[in-house]
Amino acid sequence: MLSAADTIAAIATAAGNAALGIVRISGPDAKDVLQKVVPAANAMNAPRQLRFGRARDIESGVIIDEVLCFYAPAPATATGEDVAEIHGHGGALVLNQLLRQVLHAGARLATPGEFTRRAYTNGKMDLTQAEAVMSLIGARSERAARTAARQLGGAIGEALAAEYDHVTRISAMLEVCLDFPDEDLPAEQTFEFIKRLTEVSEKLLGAVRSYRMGQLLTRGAKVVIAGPSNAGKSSLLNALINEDKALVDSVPGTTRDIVEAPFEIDGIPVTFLDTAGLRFGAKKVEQMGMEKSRKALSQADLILLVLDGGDPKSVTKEIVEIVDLYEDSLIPVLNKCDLPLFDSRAFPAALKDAVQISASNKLNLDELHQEMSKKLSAGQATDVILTTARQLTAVETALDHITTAKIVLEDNGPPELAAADMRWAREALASLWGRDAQTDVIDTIFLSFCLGK
Ligand SMILES: Nc1nc2c(ncn2[C@@H]2O[C@H](COP(=O)(O)OP(=O)(O)OP(=O)(O)O)[C@@H](O)[C@H]2O)c(=O)[nH]1
Ligand SMILES: [Mg+2]
Repeated sequence: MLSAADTIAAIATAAGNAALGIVRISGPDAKDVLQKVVPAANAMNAPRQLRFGRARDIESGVIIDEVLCFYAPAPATATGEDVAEIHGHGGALVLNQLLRQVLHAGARLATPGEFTRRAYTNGKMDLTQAEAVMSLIGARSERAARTAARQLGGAIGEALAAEYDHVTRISAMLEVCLDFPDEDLPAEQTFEFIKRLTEVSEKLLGAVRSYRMGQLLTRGAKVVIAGPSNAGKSSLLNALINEDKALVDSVPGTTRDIVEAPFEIDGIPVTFLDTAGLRFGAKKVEQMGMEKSRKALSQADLILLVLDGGDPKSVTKEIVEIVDLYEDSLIPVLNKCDLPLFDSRAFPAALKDAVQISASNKLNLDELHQEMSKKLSAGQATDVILTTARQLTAVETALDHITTAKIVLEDNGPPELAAADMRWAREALASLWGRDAQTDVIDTIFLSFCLGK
């Protein structure tokens, strides 16, 4: 596919003062633009070699900066087009001057993402890889960066390529069937389709499950520290991040606003949210804080429900309701285990397995770490990791249609119904990579023709 024929440019490095900064140029005039701004580039005898030169104001000839530059011809470049780069000094002023000259020399200012878009248009990467570029740049933990790097290398494509091929093949065969309405689909053929579609569904389901993990890796996990007032929530926050971040006091109702702190658990970026304690008899401002706590609970990926081990009365009806409501994403924590704990039989069943710690004495925090890591990694069932809502929708849509097609085939229903659903499934999967489903199915149909036909 041909890309737009104009030449684009942008500053590729972050704003702010730095030793170096790069102006990137892509398009058919890349070399010409470079040579106008850095005349020494005219003497460049080979592509892909850095050359020293002086960048100048095209009209006045005034020197702007001393730079290194290179040029690389299409198609073996990141965008698939002719590409040039000017590596200047990293001040905002000098880089803007360089960019202005590049634009003056015939390039157009690139829109956000346009370099990556051109790489996609020119077949250098599929859509999942383009998305991975953003994930890699925005990664907040080593693990997130590793996942993004794998995706950039085409991991989703590799993991689901076989599934896409199966869907395309079955879809193509059902389409062919439609041209012969009098002939029934042979039973063994139907059986093979159903078996294959069951396998495909399982694989896609694994990918869908892995989305939760992908989400945690890209946007980070919200870990909400909640519970009755005075249970030691703020003390726990401080103990976990090893910093005196939140105010701690023996008077209940110390924390009102939510106190946030970034952290990392097992390579997963985490934000701890210390919340206002829940109790009766609180005045207006504290009540407002408690509303914030309840909202935070509803948005939590994980809840540390902190209870005061010496105060069974603090386990109120609301606390028990929270345990019931959020059981799957909740770790009960019994704090102040340095003091005599009350009889655990007083707890509701779900609280019996509470992790016993002492926040102020930093006792048993390792066990709590392990529990958090276990709960956060629970969704990590497969090696495929979908990281964007778009990818999730594509796979879920495909899965829905495959399920319907399978039911039709199992019930010996009309093949045109199964064919329609398989077509939608194929289109949904193709959209994952931005592929053209129609071309793929036509390729599959013709590939199954014998040679010379
Ligand atoms: N003995 C003992 N006291 C603790 C422990 N953890 C916290 N405390 C004490 O409990 C009191 C309340 O601690 P905070 O951390 O402020 O409790 P909180 O849950 O944040 O309270 P609110 O913000 O008011 O809801 C303070 O006096 C702490 O010193 C512990 O492990 N052992
Ligand atoms: Mg507090």
